[in-house]
Amino acid sequence: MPEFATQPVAPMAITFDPAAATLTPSGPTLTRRMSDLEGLFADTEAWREAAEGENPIVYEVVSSPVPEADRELPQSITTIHPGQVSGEFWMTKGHQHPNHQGEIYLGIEGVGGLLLFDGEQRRYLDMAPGVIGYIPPGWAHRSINTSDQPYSFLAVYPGSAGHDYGWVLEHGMGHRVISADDGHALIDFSPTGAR
Ligand code: M6P
Ligand code: ZN
Repeated sequence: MPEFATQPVAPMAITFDPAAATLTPSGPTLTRRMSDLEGLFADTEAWREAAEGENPIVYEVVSSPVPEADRELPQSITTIHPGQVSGEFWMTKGHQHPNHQGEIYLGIEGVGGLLLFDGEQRRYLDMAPGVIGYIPPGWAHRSINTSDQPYSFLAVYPGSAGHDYGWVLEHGMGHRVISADDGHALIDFSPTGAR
């Protein structure tokens, strides 16, 4: 019998509703408000004004009951609400996996982008319903809502991947994604407070 034959969770069916962006049964949920996103947006003053004012919910993450544990394969749905801070689209904090493991994102509702950065190379993937964005090991990743409607995607990732947010604060993400006449544009990453 292989050592992983005894699983901490039993086989289960999880109902995935793309229109409602829900997983049933569900596990932990995470709500990130503007005040949770310190040090991310280029315009610190505009960020602070929003965080200390209305402090809106920027994105929510609902998870399945599969735990973030070694050898498990958890899933979550992230919904990023539409909005901008001084022309920079609302986005997730973004993280690197400390163990350098891969992940997939499947676009399910609305449109957005997946920003990838390995410390040297940078990539941007357009995301829409039915598109799988592949995140290779060693690439930090951040999602952006580039529209005026909610953007939702399903994530599937190794349970031991972890979330290193400090790496992104230290290295940036290579690009920033801002609004433009024809939708969105990528500009070189600038440190927070530089605009
Ligand atoms: C996806 C997954 C999660 C992640 C979430 C929000 O659902 O990658 O692991 O937590 O997006 O992203 P972040 O952790 O960068 O705020
Ligand atoms: Zn990840």
